[in-house]
Amino acid sequence: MTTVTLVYPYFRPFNDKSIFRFPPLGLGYIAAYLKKHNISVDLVDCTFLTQREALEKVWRSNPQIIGIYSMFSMKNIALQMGRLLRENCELLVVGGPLPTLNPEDFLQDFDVVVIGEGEETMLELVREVEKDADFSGVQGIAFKNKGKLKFTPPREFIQDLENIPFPARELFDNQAYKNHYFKKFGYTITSLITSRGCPFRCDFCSQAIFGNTFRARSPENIVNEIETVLTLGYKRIWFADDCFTLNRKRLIEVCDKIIQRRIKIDWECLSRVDTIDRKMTDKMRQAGCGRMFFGTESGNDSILALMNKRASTKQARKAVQVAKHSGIQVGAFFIVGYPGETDETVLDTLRFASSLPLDYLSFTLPYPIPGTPLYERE
Ligand code: B12
Ligand code: SF4
Repeated sequence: MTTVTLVYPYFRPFNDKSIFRFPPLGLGYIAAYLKKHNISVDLVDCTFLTQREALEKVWRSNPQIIGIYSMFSMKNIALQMGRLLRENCELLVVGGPLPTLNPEDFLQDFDVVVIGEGEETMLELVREVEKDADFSGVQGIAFKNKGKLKFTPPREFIQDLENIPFPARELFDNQAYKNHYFKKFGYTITSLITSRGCPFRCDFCSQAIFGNTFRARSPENIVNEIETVLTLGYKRIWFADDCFTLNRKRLIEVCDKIIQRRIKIDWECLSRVDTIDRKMTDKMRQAGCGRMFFGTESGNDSILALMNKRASTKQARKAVQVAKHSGIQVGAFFIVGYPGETDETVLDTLRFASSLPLDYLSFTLPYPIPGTPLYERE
């Protein structure tokens, strides 16, 4: 049987103060899909490991194929892990948001770059290795052939997300994640994603993997996954969807099902300020939503327009109030120092943020991520 080891090369920086730690759901999905097709899979999540421990775990799993995740902030470490593991497998693959955007940067150190969603592509790559064939028939990859970069035709998005099994959560170090949150907050939380893609096109947002269309799982299927997460001992869920509240009907049905099945779970989600109303937030609260986060971004409408946010400060104020009235805590993310800002617009953001009844807020500098309109303008 072919053996595959998937690696999430995130190592906590020394003196790390960040709070959020979530398991790599993308690798969990790929692992579940491969397991469903009788392929033996290990997953090495480096979040709680030293580099030495992670390498030893990979060596012990003795895989034929190694697949490494990378995103914008993890490029150097993914490349380094690739170099260190290159001799330990027959095929070294990289995937995730950054390799999808910049495959050339990875092909010096990896055999294949998977572009976009990885479940079906990884399975086909495994089958090719088993047959000792070449990869030219596998859609959605880049590789080097006689020194030249070759792209195969792009792979279509997976249309029915319910054809993929739930992530292989048994391969995550759930105890370490639970300990981390329990120590910090006195509760345990993990992530779950119910849709892929977002129809908006904010200037700074990277849509490398799931693109600009919205694909969603059914309420029944989502609530079934919530129940499996509860069996692992988690008390809270963070919905990692780009915008969990995008489809009103689906959201209300999910809440109704949680209530009908008497599921006791606290949850949090990301939302857009133009997608909610009081009926929704009341229902969400009733179904256990304790906190929601909005990408409010700026307190100045002309900067919001520059960011192509397609939402206004008036809508933001209303959304925060609506959620608060329903008894939901509210967090807001702001970006300051956007190209085109003046001292006055930054002050608008600070004044706006401090005028809202927020329970949590963050200010970050803009990150020009390759492939985004912001990056192109920089
Ligand atoms: C949860 C999340 C986090 C979590 C932790 C990450 C985690 N462990 O999941 C937290 C909150 C800590 C976080 C932090 C940051 N994040 Co973040 N995060 C996300 C979010 C919302 C969901 C990730 C997820 O679970 N996706 C669902 C799975 C199914 O998708 P996936 O991981 O992409 O996996 C698929 C493919 O990529 C591919 N694939 C993935 N890995 C591999 C490996 C192989 C071998 C193969 C073949 C294929 C493959 O197949 C998978 C299945 O189809 C995404 C947005 C999004 N919609 O994905 C942003 C996102 C990944 N984050 C992003 C960014 C920029 C950051 C930060 C830098 C933000 C900041 N300003 O600090 C930090 C970096 C922190 C770090 N760890 O280095 C960007 C990355 C952009 C890019 N092009 O690289 C994204 C895409 C958001 C965005 N739209 O801009 N993030
Ligand atoms: S920032 Fe949010 S709303 Fe804007 S494109 Fe990205 S996911 Fe969609």
